[in-house]
Amino acid sequence: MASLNERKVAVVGCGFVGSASAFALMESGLFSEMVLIDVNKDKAEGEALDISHGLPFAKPMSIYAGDYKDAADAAVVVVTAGAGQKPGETRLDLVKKNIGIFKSIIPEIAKYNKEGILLIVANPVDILTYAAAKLSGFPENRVFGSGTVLDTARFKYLLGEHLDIDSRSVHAFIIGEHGDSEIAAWSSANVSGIPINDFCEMRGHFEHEKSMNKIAENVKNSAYGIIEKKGATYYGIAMSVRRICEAIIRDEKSILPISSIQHGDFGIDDIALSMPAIVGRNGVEGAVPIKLSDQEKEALKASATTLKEVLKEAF
Ligand code: 6V0
Repeated sequence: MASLNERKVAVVGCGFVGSASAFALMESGLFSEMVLIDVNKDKAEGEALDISHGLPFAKPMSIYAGDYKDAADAAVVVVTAGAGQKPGETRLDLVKKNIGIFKSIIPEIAKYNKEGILLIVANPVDILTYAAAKLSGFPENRVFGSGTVLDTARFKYLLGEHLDIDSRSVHAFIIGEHGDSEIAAWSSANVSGIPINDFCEMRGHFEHEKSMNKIAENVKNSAYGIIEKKGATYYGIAMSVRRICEAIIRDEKSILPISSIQHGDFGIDDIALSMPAIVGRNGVEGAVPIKLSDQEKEALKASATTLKEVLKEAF
């Protein structure tokens, strides 16, 4: 069994999301080796060469196209392989197609790599995270999805724009499904410790309910809007992948809303969805059950029910 190389990452699926993630990971300097795997070997080779040609402007690193054997010692395996969301198609529509793909990919990864972390990005990410945990047989702390890390970034960005402040000073989470039933956890949102509604008033915004609904809807529809205009979304998710890998490899113990299998918090069990969690070198190192209003708790349960129904049909 290959022992892990702490400075190695594998990216499975080299389409828009996989190649943008590979580029973001190269720029991050976190890894010294990266293997790109795709059923379309030419695509993986082309991306590996293209990204490698930027190395004289970055940090030394080996980037190549390979096979699952080459991922045996990767500390993190990022899985983006799957069909993309077509205009008008919901993420949940993709489920059957992508579970089929996972049934061929995940056992191959697990055959060679026994100790690494599986970071699932393909959609529907919550369902595929659950499927990957079951198909790999890995302990649950080592299999998680990018979940609502991207949605949360969109939420912070939009709140930053709304309030005309640096989005990094906004502390707020999107939780639940990465998709149509996701929830903006407005009741715990704050700007540098100041409750969001108080901060809104400081900036001249008084219609909290209206602002909240507008921003939450905008977050939820972001992907649809971008896909409508340019066919796919990939830069935002690539930067989310980079951020999650950073938390893992640098053992940051950062609190990120990744998707992982839940065990009873808020009455939600045996389904993967996003809640803030501590992310470090051991993967998911603990849940952070933030305070939610009764309405948010109900919405979270409804999100879990939606996912459970899909899972029952598809897996
Ligand atoms: P794409 O550009 O079609 O790329 C998919 C890649 O997967 C292609 O290069 C395929 O050749 C490859 N592939 C397909 N089957 C296999 C297989 N069996 N083994 C290896 N490789 C395979 O899609 P795109 O990159 O745009 O999207 C990939 C996935 O990411 C989709 O499921 C998207 O819905 C999802 N996204 C997830 C996001 C998130 O926030 N989690 C955000 C954006 C997209």
